[in-house]
Amino acid sequence: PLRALIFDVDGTLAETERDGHRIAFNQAFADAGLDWHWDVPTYGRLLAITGGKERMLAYWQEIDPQAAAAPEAAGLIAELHRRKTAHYVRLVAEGGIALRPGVRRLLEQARGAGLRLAIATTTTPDNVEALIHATLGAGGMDWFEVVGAGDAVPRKKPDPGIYTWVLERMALAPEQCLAFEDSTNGLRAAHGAGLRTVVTTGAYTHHENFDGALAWLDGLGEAGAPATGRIGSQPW
Ligand code: XBP
Ligand code: MG
Repeated sequence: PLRALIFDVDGTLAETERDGHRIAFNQAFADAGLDWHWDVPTYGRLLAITGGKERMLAYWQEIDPQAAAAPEAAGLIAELHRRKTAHYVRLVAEGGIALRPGVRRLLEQARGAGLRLAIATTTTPDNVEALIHATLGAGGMDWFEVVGAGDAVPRKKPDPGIYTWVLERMALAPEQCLAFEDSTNGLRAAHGAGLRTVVTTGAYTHHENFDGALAWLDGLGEAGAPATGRIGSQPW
């Protein structure tokens, strides 16, 4: 029987990328006096690389491979990422990002049904906490029994490591769980760990292909605005 739901954060619980992470990256670049700026399409392209530090390094390698290979590069990336995280946390705490429609309902219904909840994300733990506090309140983190985030594992999604890490800590088999994702990177990670996955596509991922997902929907739906897509091969 189904025992637990495991949620991705960015794009799945909330649309955090365009008006959250992207803005915070650009603020960190400005703080450092860099002329880097990620507009909406550029950021969409860069999302192929998961993880903020990894994404910045990949961009740097693109525009200036020599500088990106210098010994001091890792230090600058780390400092940029600390600043980016601080900007993101502030932005989210100010109420800049809401949960996607239907997310709170699903979490509450799952809790009511005795399902265990967990998080598996590539983002930094501080970011998860900030979002959960701002949207579910101070006790929101207690809803999640295990939070797998950021550098808990050496390789980020699409590597399945973070899902395997969460499953181990919950002492559950993948067949006992359902994953919720919004991106092909996330779906690959969940599938790699053997998890059936519900995909709710978002602003940056609606064009991606999610064949093989248990469900492929445009969201979780809300009263009066039901989700559309398909469950298995059936239109929904
Ligand atoms: C989310 C990410 C993260 C965020 C930035 O992917 O790729 O890198 O964009 O977060 P997913 P950090 O939804 O598949 O987990 O800067 O904290 O890494
Ligand atoms: Mg995501």
